[in-house]
Amino acid sequence: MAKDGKLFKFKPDTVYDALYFSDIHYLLRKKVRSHMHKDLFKLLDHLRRRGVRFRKIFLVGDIIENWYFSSQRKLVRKFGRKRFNRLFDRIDALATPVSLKVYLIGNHDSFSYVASLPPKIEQYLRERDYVIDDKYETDRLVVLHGHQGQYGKISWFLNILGVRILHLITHIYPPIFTVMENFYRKHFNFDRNKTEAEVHEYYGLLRERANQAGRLLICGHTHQAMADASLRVINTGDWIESGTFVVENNDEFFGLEFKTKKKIYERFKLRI
Ligand SMILES: [Mn+2]
Repeated sequence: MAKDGKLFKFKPDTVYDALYFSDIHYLLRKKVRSHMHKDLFKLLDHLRRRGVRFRKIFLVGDIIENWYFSSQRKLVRKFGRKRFNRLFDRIDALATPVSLKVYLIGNHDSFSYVASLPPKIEQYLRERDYVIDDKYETDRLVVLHGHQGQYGKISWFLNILGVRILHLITHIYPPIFTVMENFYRKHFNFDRNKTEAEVHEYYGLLRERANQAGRLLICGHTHQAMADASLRVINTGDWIESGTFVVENNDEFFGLEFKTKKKIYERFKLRI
C-alpha cells in the first residue's frame, strides 16, 4: 500500500459503532513467519489511552494460529494464559460494559473436521463474554472469516487431515513447521489471490456461500485489505504484513492502516 495518504484521527473519549479486524495469527513464531503483533499491541494501547471504545468488536477469524502448533497446549502451559491475556486484555479494554464481542472462527483457529474451536480456547473466550460463531449477520450486513470462499466440505476435511499429519510429524521433527510454511507459501499460496480472475472467483463463491443478497459482506482470510462498493465487500486485511483494520461509525466503514500511533492512514471509506 502507498506510503502516505489521508490520516485518520480518532476522537478522544468517544464510543464508535464497531471495530473489525482479522488474521492476527497470534502465537505464531517469527521464525515461522514474520508478523506485526507488536504493532497491533501499540494500536490497541493507543486507542485505550485515548479513550476510544466500540459498541461492537468483531474478530473476523484467524485470530489465533492453530495449524503450526496446538494453541490449546500453549494455553494450558505455565504462563500460557498470560500470553493469551496479553492480546485479549488489550482488545477487551476497548469494549464498554455493554459492548457486543464476536469471535468468528477462521480456518487457522481450528484443526477440527467440523471447524470448531479447541474446547479450552472456546472456554477461555466464553469466560471473556465472547459470542463464538462462524458467521454474524443482520439485515444489512454479514460478517465471516472468508475461508468459506476457498474450502468446501471435502477440501476442508482433506486440509485438516493434512494439518493433523503435519502435527504428528512435528513430534519427531519440530523444525518441519518452518519447512512446511515455506513450502505452503511457495507451492500452494492458498491465502493469496494473484490474478484479477482469481479474486473474482473467490469473492463470487464467498458471496454465494454467505448468502450476501444486497447486504454488506465483511471478511478477512486473503490478507489483502480491500473495499469494493459494487460488490459491497470489505476485507479487513491482516496483522502479518499489512496492519489493517476497519472502523464503523454512523453507517460509514473506514479501512485503516496502522504505521505508528500518529500515522493511521485512511485507505478507503464506504457508506451503506
Ligand atoms: Mn484464513
